[in-house]
Amino acid sequence: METVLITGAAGRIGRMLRTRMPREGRTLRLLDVQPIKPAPGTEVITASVADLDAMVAACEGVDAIVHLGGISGESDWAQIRDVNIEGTYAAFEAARRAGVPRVVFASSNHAVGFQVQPGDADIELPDDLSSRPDTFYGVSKVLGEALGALYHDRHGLDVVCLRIGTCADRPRDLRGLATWLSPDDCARLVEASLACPEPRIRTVWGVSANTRRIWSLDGGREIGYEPKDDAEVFAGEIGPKDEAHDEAGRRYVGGAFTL
Ligand code: 15L
Repeated sequence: METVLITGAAGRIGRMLRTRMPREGRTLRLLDVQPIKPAPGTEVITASVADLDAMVAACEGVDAIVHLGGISGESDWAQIRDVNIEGTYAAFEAARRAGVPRVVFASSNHAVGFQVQPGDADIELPDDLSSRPDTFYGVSKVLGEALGALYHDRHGLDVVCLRIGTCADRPRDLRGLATWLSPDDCARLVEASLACPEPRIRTVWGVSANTRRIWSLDGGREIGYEPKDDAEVFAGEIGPKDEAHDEAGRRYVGGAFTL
């Protein structure tokens, strides 16, 4: 029997995974500050991801953590520090104390949001682009990736950091036609991150097989991720947003987060 702990399970991506990850022989242990209605094959824990004692208890008998918990956009420093930074420390430290061998960390493209998008359509940005956060939120993701590296190098945890693009039911703007990660592909990416033998420490873009994609799929394919969706099917429904917003999306990885 395999047990996977999902933090932030009541959030946007958590809800997508809860319906896509149940398997015969797998228990999903769902942790969030918001109460969650239990479903077959799940266990529910109502606690903050930043509560280290609760996290250590939640990790008992766990084979892998999918760490999604935290604020999913920009906020003031104190909030980002208390929830995202403390929460990600607690996830790695709890994994170490409880002997959980693998952590899949929901990082974000905003860890590298001020990286410049390639002007040439043939150039793809690699998975290991160096940090250029666009917000305090992006800083929390850089810090999470750094903690992942530390807990791998010092304590031997396997850590996969997913630099997720725009994970939503559908893209909403021009940038999203390049950065979209469909809910089904998100689940495929998490499953590959859980199944791949010895990932060690690695960073992988979280993006679908979009026609306008500018982020590489090489790292994803190395761990067995094969995306099936393409944002282009929504292209006809998307018009310009506003000039500054669309221009930011053409210029920088993080799009409007850089404004
Ligand atoms: C993220 O990391 C955010 O959580 C999400 O709300 C989107 O803004 C997404 O990035 C994006 O870049 O589209």
